[in-house]
Amino acid sequence: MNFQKQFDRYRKMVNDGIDKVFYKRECLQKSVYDAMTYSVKAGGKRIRPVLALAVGDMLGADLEDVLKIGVAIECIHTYSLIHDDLPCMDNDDLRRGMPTCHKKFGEATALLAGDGLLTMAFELLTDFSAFKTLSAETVLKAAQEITKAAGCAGMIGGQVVDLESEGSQDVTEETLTYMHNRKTGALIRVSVLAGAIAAGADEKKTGALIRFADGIGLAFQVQDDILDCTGNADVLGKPIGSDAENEKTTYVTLLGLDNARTKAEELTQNAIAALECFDEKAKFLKEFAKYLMGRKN
Ligand code: GRG
Repeated sequence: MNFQKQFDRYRKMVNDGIDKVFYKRECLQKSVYDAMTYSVKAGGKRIRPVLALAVGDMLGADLEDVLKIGVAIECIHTYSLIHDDLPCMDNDDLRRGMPTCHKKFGEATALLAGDGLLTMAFELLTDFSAFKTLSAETVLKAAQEITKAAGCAGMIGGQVVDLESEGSQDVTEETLTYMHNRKTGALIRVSVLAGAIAAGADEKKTGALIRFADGIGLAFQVQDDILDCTGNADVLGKPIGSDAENEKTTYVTLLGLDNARTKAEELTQNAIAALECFDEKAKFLKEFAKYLMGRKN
């Protein structure tokens, strides 16, 4: 199967899995469900659950079970975007070409929709009886890694460093990398790790996959910085230049555009090299790394 077909197949699995969790509910608190559903179905690329599925597939895990973990990770990702767009954070009106959650539903509902998505992730992860092949112990191990990745040592920690660095002229490349490894990298890393845990991968394979995930995670962020100054607002689904407007230090402001491009390329090549031990079986993941490099949104 070629890369695009495989990607579409995984993505369809994710969207079907999301449809089972997010549907129209008629209850007094329907507004929060509507806001959660709006954001989780607003056209995300699904790269995190697709990564979990691709790793699980490569290593022979049960994909229905990996999908459940992947949907939970996508809930956490969506919550982070809703909160990141709020006026007290990045104050963005558009995401993926559509009004942000708070623009559509109001600030209080958007805040609660983010909370609802974060909580929903753990409701899904702790529904041990819903997993066909994975033991409660294995699911709990994945859930614990996801908790750490989403928490203050991971995504929230990165967001704090990001907010506190805004407007500062002294942000070094080391601090920038520390921030991105947590803010964006942690959730990408744990998506790959979840696939490996579900498959019962040994230490050597897991180590190689983590090196791959860390490489693509940082390359993804460098590319994000590049797109914020060279991208097309219509394709990106949000205005470009927001980093400069918010006085953010980025790989482009630190290294210049050409060096940032070289860095993203090197990180991607190193990530691909980390998968050598899987030979041909890693074809999709290698292509996925190149897809992330070439993405326009
Ligand atoms: C508010 C706790 C909290 C955390 C926010 C991840 C994050 C931390 C904020 C997101 C801000 C942002 C736009 C970061 C750049 C990289 C990134 C995560 C882009 C969005 O991810 P994609 O491209 O999104 O996978 P889609 O739209 O495809 O789902």
